[in-house]
Amino acid sequence: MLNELLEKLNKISAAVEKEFAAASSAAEIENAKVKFTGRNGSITALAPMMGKIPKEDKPAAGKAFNEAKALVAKCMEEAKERLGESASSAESVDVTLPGRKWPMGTQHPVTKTIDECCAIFRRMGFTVAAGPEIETVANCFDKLNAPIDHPSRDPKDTFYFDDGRLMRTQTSTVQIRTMLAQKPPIRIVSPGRCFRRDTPDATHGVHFHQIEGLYVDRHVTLADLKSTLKAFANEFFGEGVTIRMRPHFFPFTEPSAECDFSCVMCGGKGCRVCKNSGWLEILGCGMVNPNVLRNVDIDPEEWQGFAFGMGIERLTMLKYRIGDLRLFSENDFRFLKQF
Ligand code: 2NM
Repeated sequence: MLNELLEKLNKISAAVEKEFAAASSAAEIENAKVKFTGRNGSITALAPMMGKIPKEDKPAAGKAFNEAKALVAKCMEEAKERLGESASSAESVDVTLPGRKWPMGTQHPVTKTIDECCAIFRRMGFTVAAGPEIETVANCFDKLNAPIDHPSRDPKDTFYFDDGRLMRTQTSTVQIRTMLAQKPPIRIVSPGRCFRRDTPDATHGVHFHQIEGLYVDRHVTLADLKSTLKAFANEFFGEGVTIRMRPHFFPFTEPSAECDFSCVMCGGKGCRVCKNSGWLEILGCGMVNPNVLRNVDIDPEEWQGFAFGMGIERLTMLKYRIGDLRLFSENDFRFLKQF
Protein backbone atom coordinates (compact mmCIF):
# COMPACT_ATOMS: atom_id res chain seq x y z
CA MET A 1 0.00 0.00 0.00
CA LEU A 2 2.73 2.43 1.00
CA ASN A 3 4.74 1.55 -2.07
CA GLU A 4 1.80 2.15 -4.30
CA LEU A 5 1.32 5.61 -2.80
CA LEU A 6 5.00 6.49 -3.02
CA GLU A 7 5.08 5.40 -6.65
CA LYS A 8 2.11 7.57 -7.52
CA LEU A 9 3.54 10.58 -5.69
CA ASN A 10 6.85 10.10 -7.50
CA LYS A 11 5.17 10.15 -10.88
CA ILE A 12 3.18 13.21 -9.93
CA SER A 13 6.31 14.95 -8.67
CA ALA A 14 7.97 14.47 -12.03
CA ALA A 15 4.90 15.95 -13.69
CA VAL A 16 4.96 18.86 -11.22
CA GLU A 17 8.48 19.80 -12.23
CA LYS A 18 7.68 19.52 -15.93
CA GLU A 19 4.43 21.44 -15.70
CA PHE A 20 5.82 24.43 -13.78
CA ALA A 21 8.95 24.53 -15.94
CA ALA A 22 6.74 24.80 -19.01
CA ALA A 23 4.44 27.45 -17.56
CA SER A 24 4.88 30.76 -19.38
CA SER A 25 2.28 32.96 -17.77
CA ALA A 26 0.80 33.67 -14.35
CA ALA A 27 -2.41 31.99 -15.50
CA GLU A 28 -0.55 28.83 -16.48
CA ILE A 29 1.25 28.78 -13.11
CA GLU A 30 -2.09 29.09 -11.37
CA ASN A 31 -3.56 26.34 -13.54
CA ALA A 32 -0.66 24.02 -12.71
CA LYS A 33 -1.15 24.61 -8.99
CA VAL A 34 -4.86 23.80 -9.29
CA LYS A 35 -4.05 20.70 -11.30
CA PHE A 36 -1.96 19.25 -8.43
CA THR A 37 -3.18 20.69 -5.16
CA GLY A 38 -6.55 22.18 -6.10
CA ARG A 39 -9.81 20.66 -4.92
CA ASN A 40 -9.72 18.10 -7.74
CA GLY A 41 -5.93 18.07 -8.01
CA SER A 42 -4.05 14.80 -8.50
CA ILE A 43 -2.20 15.07 -5.14
CA THR A 44 -5.40 15.94 -3.33
CA ALA A 45 -7.04 12.92 -4.94
CA LEU A 46 -4.58 10.59 -3.21
CA ALA A 47 -5.52 11.75 0.28
CA PRO A 48 -8.16 9.01 0.81
CA MET A 49 -5.39 6.41 0.41
CA MET A 50 -4.02 7.52 3.78
CA GLY A 51 -6.92 5.73 5.43
CA LYS A 52 -5.81 2.39 4.03
CA ILE A 53 -2.12 2.72 4.93
CA PRO A 54 -1.05 0.39 7.80
CA LYS A 55 -0.40 2.24 11.02
CA GLU A 56 3.37 1.72 11.01
CA ASP A 57 3.67 3.16 7.49
CA LYS A 58 1.61 6.29 8.16
CA PRO A 59 4.57 8.55 9.12
CA ALA A 60 6.40 7.71 5.91
CA ALA A 61 3.24 8.26 3.85
CA GLY A 62 2.56 11.61 5.51
CA LYS A 63 6.12 12.71 4.88
CA ALA A 64 5.84 11.79 1.19
CA PHE A 65 2.61 13.81 0.93
CA ASN A 66 4.18 16.85 2.54
CA GLU A 67 7.20 16.58 0.27
CA ALA A 68 4.99 16.46 -2.83
CA LYS A 69 3.08 19.54 -1.67
CA ALA A 70 6.31 21.33 -0.80
CA LEU A 71 7.60 20.55 -4.28
CA VAL A 72 4.53 22.19 -5.81
CA ALA A 73 5.13 25.30 -3.69
CA LYS A 74 8.85 25.37 -4.56
CA CYS A 75 8.30 24.86 -8.32
CA MET A 76 5.61 27.51 -8.27
CA GLU A 77 7.97 30.01 -6.62
CA GLU A 78 10.69 29.20 -9.15
CA ALA A 79 8.31 29.55 -12.07
CA LYS A 80 7.11 32.92 -10.76
CA GLU A 81 10.67 34.08 -10.30
CA ARG A 82 11.59 32.93 -13.80
CA LEU A 83 8.71 34.90 -15.30
CA GLY A 84 9.59 37.87 -13.06
CA GLU A 85 7.75 41.06 -13.78
CA SER A 86 5.76 39.61 -16.61
CA ALA A 87 4.10 37.04 -14.38
CA SER A 88 3.25 39.26 -11.48
CA SER A 89 2.00 42.35 -13.24
CA ALA A 90 1.61 42.49 -17.01
CA GLU A 91 0.60 38.86 -17.46
CA SER A 92 -1.77 38.94 -14.54
CA VAL A 93 -4.04 41.10 -16.64
CA ASP A 94 -5.60 38.64 -19.02
CA VAL A 95 -6.68 40.78 -21.92
CA THR A 96 -8.56 37.88 -23.48
CA LEU A 97 -11.12 37.80 -20.66
CA PRO A 98 -14.51 39.33 -21.52
CA GLY A 99 -15.06 42.83 -20.09
CA ARG A 100 -17.05 43.39 -16.94
CA LYS A 101 -20.60 44.39 -17.70
CA TRP A 102 -21.97 47.35 -15.78
CA PRO A 103 -25.73 47.21 -15.44
CA MET A 104 -27.39 50.03 -17.35
CA GLY A 105 -29.68 52.19 -15.20
CA THR A 106 -33.14 53.30 -16.27
CA GLN A 107 -35.06 56.53 -15.82
CA HIS A 108 -37.60 56.68 -13.05
CA PRO A 109 -41.11 56.82 -14.57
CA VAL A 110 -41.76 60.12 -12.76
CA THR A 111 -38.63 61.59 -14.35
CA LYS A 112 -39.77 60.27 -17.72
CA THR A 113 -43.11 62.03 -17.41
CA ILE A 114 -41.46 65.29 -16.31
CA ASP A 115 -39.11 65.16 -19.30
CA GLU A 116 -41.92 64.37 -21.69
CA CYS A 117 -44.17 67.16 -20.37
CA CYS A 118 -41.29 69.63 -20.61
CA ALA A 119 -40.58 68.54 -24.19
CA ILE A 120 -44.23 69.05 -25.16
CA PHE A 121 -44.44 72.52 -23.62
CA ARG A 122 -41.05 73.50 -25.06
CA ARG A 123 -42.43 72.76 -28.52
CA MET A 124 -45.23 75.22 -27.71
CA GLY A 125 -42.73 77.94 -26.79
CA PHE A 126 -42.51 77.47 -23.03
CA THR A 127 -39.25 77.57 -21.09
CA VAL A 128 -38.58 75.22 -18.17
CA ALA A 129 -38.03 77.07 -14.90
CA ALA A 130 -36.86 75.76 -11.53
CA GLY A 131 -36.76 77.11 -8.01
CA PRO A 132 -35.96 76.09 -4.44
CA GLU A 133 -38.00 73.57 -2.46
CA ILE A 134 -37.57 75.64 0.70
CA GLU A 135 -39.66 78.77 0.29
CA THR A 136 -41.00 81.86 2.01
CA VAL A 137 -44.58 82.35 3.12
CA ALA A 138 -44.67 85.34 0.77
CA ASN A 139 -43.87 83.27 -2.34
CA CYS A 140 -45.93 80.25 -1.39
CA PHE A 141 -49.09 81.93 -0.03
CA ASP A 142 -49.18 85.74 0.26
CA LYS A 143 -48.31 86.64 -3.33
CA LEU A 144 -50.57 83.85 -4.61
CA ASN A 145 -53.54 85.63 -3.07
CA ALA A 146 -54.14 82.88 -0.52
CA PRO A 147 -56.38 84.32 2.21
CA ILE A 148 -54.73 84.59 5.62
CA ASP A 149 -56.98 81.82 6.98
CA HIS A 150 -56.54 79.48 4.02
CA PRO A 151 -56.32 75.89 5.33
CA SER A 152 -53.15 75.09 3.37
CA ARG A 153 -51.27 77.65 5.50
CA ASP A 154 -51.96 75.62 8.64
CA PRO A 155 -48.85 74.00 10.16
CA LYS A 156 -50.97 70.86 10.26
CA ASP A 157 -50.82 70.74 6.46
CA THR A 158 -47.51 72.41 5.63
CA PHE A 159 -43.96 71.82 6.91
CA TYR A 160 -42.59 74.99 8.53
CA PHE A 161 -39.05 75.69 9.72
CA ASP A 162 -38.43 77.57 12.97
CA ASP A 163 -37.43 80.67 10.99
CA GLY A 164 -40.88 80.77 9.35
CA ARG A 165 -39.83 79.37 5.99
CA LEU A 166 -41.56 76.27 4.64
CA MET A 167 -41.40 73.36 2.20
CA ARG A 168 -43.25 74.51 -0.91
CA THR A 169 -46.71 72.99 -1.31
CA GLN A 170 -46.88 73.68 -5.06
CA THR A 171 -44.49 74.95 -7.71
CA SER A 172 -46.44 78.20 -8.24
CA THR A 173 -43.63 79.65 -6.12
CA VAL A 174 -41.45 79.34 -9.22
CA GLN A 175 -44.01 81.28 -11.27
CA ILE A 176 -43.99 84.03 -8.63
CA ARG A 177 -40.18 84.18 -8.65
CA THR A 178 -40.15 84.34 -12.45
CA MET A 179 -42.76 87.11 -12.60
CA LEU A 180 -40.77 89.10 -10.02
CA ALA A 181 -37.57 88.69 -12.02
CA GLN A 182 -38.78 89.06 -15.62
CA LYS A 183 -41.04 91.36 -17.56
CA PRO A 184 -43.83 89.82 -19.67
CA PRO A 185 -44.27 88.13 -22.05
CA ILE A 186 -43.58 85.09 -19.88
CA ARG A 187 -44.11 81.49 -20.91
CA ILE A 188 -42.80 78.93 -18.41
CA VAL A 189 -43.48 75.50 -16.99
CA SER A 190 -42.11 74.53 -13.59
CA PRO A 191 -41.84 70.84 -12.76
CA GLY A 192 -40.70 69.76 -9.33
CA ARG A 193 -41.16 68.26 -5.91
CA CYS A 194 -43.83 69.56 -3.55
CA PHE A 195 -44.54 68.74 0.08
CA ARG A 196 -47.74 68.42 2.06
CA ARG A 197 -47.87 67.44 5.67
CA ASP A 198 -49.93 64.31 5.84
CA THR A 199 -49.57 61.26 8.04
CA PRO A 200 -47.67 58.97 5.69
CA ASP A 201 -49.55 55.73 5.10
CA ALA A 202 -49.70 52.88 2.61
CA THR A 203 -50.98 55.01 -0.24
CA HIS A 204 -49.27 58.39 0.15
CA GLY A 205 -46.15 59.93 1.60
CA VAL A 206 -45.32 63.58 2.17
CA HIS A 207 -43.94 64.55 -1.20
CA PHE A 208 -45.23 64.41 -4.75
CA HIS A 209 -44.43 66.03 -8.09
CA GLN A 210 -46.18 68.74 -9.98
CA ILE A 211 -45.81 70.62 -13.18
CA GLU A 212 -47.30 74.07 -13.41
CA GLY A 213 -47.55 76.34 -16.43
CA LEU A 214 -47.80 80.10 -16.75
CA TYR A 215 -48.35 82.34 -19.77
CA VAL A 216 -48.49 86.10 -19.32
CA ASP A 217 -48.86 88.35 -22.36
CA ARG A 218 -51.18 90.92 -23.92
CA HIS A 219 -54.64 89.64 -24.91
CA VAL A 220 -54.32 86.19 -23.32
CA THR A 221 -57.72 84.54 -23.06
CA LEU A 222 -59.39 81.42 -21.73
CA ALA A 223 -59.40 80.16 -25.34
CA ASP A 224 -55.59 80.21 -25.32
CA LEU A 225 -55.64 78.22 -22.09
CA LYS A 226 -58.07 75.64 -23.41
CA SER A 227 -56.27 75.15 -26.73
CA THR A 228 -52.93 74.79 -24.93
CA LEU A 229 -54.37 72.12 -22.62
CA LYS A 230 -56.02 70.34 -25.55
CA ALA A 231 -52.72 70.27 -27.42
CA PHE A 232 -51.01 68.89 -24.33
CA ALA A 233 -53.68 66.19 -23.86
CA ASN A 234 -53.25 65.03 -27.46
CA GLU A 235 -49.46 65.08 -27.35
CA PHE A 236 -49.21 63.27 -24.04
CA PHE A 237 -52.06 60.76 -24.27
CA GLY A 238 -52.84 60.62 -28.00
CA GLU A 239 -54.94 62.20 -30.74
CA GLY A 240 -58.27 60.77 -29.64
CA VAL A 241 -58.38 62.51 -26.24
CA THR A 242 -60.90 65.30 -25.73
CA ILE A 243 -61.03 67.73 -22.81
CA ARG A 244 -63.66 69.61 -20.82
CA MET A 245 -63.48 72.37 -18.24
CA ARG A 246 -65.66 72.70 -15.14
CA PRO A 247 -65.85 75.85 -13.00
CA HIS A 248 -63.82 75.66 -9.81
CA PHE A 249 -62.19 77.97 -7.28
CA PHE A 250 -58.53 78.78 -6.67
CA PRO A 251 -57.38 81.97 -4.93
CA PHE A 252 -54.63 82.53 -7.54
CA THR A 253 -56.84 82.32 -10.63
CA GLU A 254 -60.14 83.95 -11.61
CA PRO A 255 -62.03 82.42 -13.23
CA SER A 256 -60.73 78.98 -12.26
CA ALA A 257 -61.55 75.57 -13.65
CA GLU A 258 -60.83 71.92 -13.30
CA CYS A 259 -59.91 70.26 -16.55
CA ASP A 260 -60.92 66.67 -17.34
CA PHE A 261 -59.52 64.49 -20.12
CA SER A 262 -61.68 61.82 -21.76
CA CYS A 263 -60.75 58.52 -20.12
CA VAL A 264 -57.50 57.22 -21.61
CA MET A 265 -58.32 53.67 -20.48
CA CYS A 266 -61.74 53.19 -22.08
CA GLY A 267 -61.84 56.06 -24.60
CA GLY A 268 -64.72 57.68 -22.71
CA LYS A 269 -67.10 54.73 -22.73
CA GLY A 270 -66.89 54.28 -18.97
CA CYS A 271 -64.73 51.92 -16.95
CA ARG A 272 -63.43 51.27 -13.45
CA VAL A 273 -60.65 53.84 -13.72
CA CYS A 274 -63.01 56.71 -14.65
CA LYS A 275 -65.71 55.35 -12.33
CA ASN A 276 -67.97 54.95 -15.35
CA SER A 277 -68.03 58.70 -16.02
CA GLY A 278 -65.85 58.58 -19.14
CA TRP A 279 -63.75 61.46 -17.73
CA LEU A 280 -60.57 61.78 -15.68
CA GLU A 281 -59.82 64.81 -13.48
CA ILE A 282 -56.36 65.81 -14.59
CA LEU A 283 -55.54 69.40 -13.68
CA GLY A 284 -56.51 72.74 -12.20
CA CYS A 285 -56.25 75.96 -14.18
CA GLY A 286 -57.55 79.45 -14.72
CA MET A 287 -56.79 83.05 -15.65
CA VAL A 288 -54.17 84.52 -13.32
CA ASN A 289 -55.97 86.57 -10.67
CA PRO A 290 -55.33 90.32 -11.18
CA ASN A 291 -54.37 90.45 -7.49
CA VAL A 292 -51.51 88.02 -8.17
CA LEU A 293 -50.30 90.16 -11.08
CA ARG A 294 -50.41 93.27 -8.89
CA ASN A 295 -48.49 91.40 -6.16
CA VAL A 296 -45.58 90.93 -8.58
CA ASP A 297 -45.81 94.44 -10.07
CA ILE A 298 -47.40 93.48 -13.35
CA ASP A 299 -50.23 95.80 -14.49
CA PRO A 300 -53.36 93.65 -15.00
CA GLU A 301 -54.82 96.36 -17.26
CA GLU A 302 -52.01 95.75 -19.73
CA TRP A 303 -51.22 92.05 -19.18
CA GLN A 304 -53.27 88.92 -18.70
CA GLY A 305 -52.22 85.37 -18.02
CA PHE A 306 -53.32 81.83 -17.70
CA ALA A 307 -51.90 79.22 -15.35
CA PHE A 308 -52.39 75.54 -14.70
CA GLY A 309 -51.04 72.82 -12.45
CA MET A 310 -51.09 69.03 -12.58
CA GLY A 311 -49.82 66.06 -10.62
CA ILE A 312 -47.02 64.09 -12.25
CA GLU A 313 -47.70 60.84 -10.39
CA ARG A 314 -51.27 60.74 -11.64
CA LEU A 315 -50.23 61.42 -15.25
CA THR A 316 -47.62 58.67 -14.97
CA MET A 317 -50.05 56.12 -13.52
CA LEU A 318 -52.53 56.76 -16.32
CA LYS A 319 -49.94 56.67 -19.07
CA TYR A 320 -48.10 53.53 -17.95
CA ARG A 321 -51.08 51.83 -16.29
CA ILE A 322 -49.54 51.75 -12.84
CA GLY A 323 -52.07 50.74 -10.22
CA ASP A 324 -50.25 51.60 -7.00
CA LEU A 325 -48.58 54.85 -5.92
CA ARG A 326 -46.24 52.97 -3.60
CA LEU A 327 -44.32 51.59 -6.58
CA PHE A 328 -42.89 55.08 -7.20
CA SER A 329 -41.03 55.16 -3.89
CA GLU A 330 -40.24 51.53 -3.08
CA ASN A 331 -37.18 51.35 -5.34
CA ASP A 332 -38.09 47.84 -6.45
CA PHE A 333 -35.76 47.10 -9.33
CA ARG A 334 -38.24 44.70 -10.94
CA PHE A 335 -40.60 47.67 -11.31
CA LEU A 336 -38.05 50.33 -12.21
CA LYS A 337 -36.23 48.33 -14.87
CA GLN A 338 -39.39 48.24 -16.99
CA PHE A 339 -38.95 51.91 -17.90
C1 2NM B 1 -52.93 75.24 -10.25
C2 2NM B 1 -54.23 75.53 -10.66
C3 2NM B 1 -54.51 76.81 -11.14
C4 2NM B 1 -51.20 78.46 -10.81
C5 2NM B 1 -51.34 79.80 -10.66
C6 2NM B 1 -50.11 80.34 -10.75
C7 2NM B 1 -49.71 81.77 -10.66
F1 2NM B 1 -48.48 81.86 -10.17
F2 2NM B 1 -49.73 82.31 -11.82
F3 2NM B 1 -50.54 82.41 -9.88
N1 2NM B 1 -49.23 79.35 -10.95
N2 2NM B 1 -49.92 78.17 -10.99
C8 2NM B 1 -52.23 77.43 -10.78
C9 2NM B 1 -53.51 77.76 -11.21
C10 2NM B 1 -51.95 76.19 -10.32
O1 2NM B 1 -52.57 74.03 -9.76
C11 2NM B 1 -53.54 73.04 -9.55
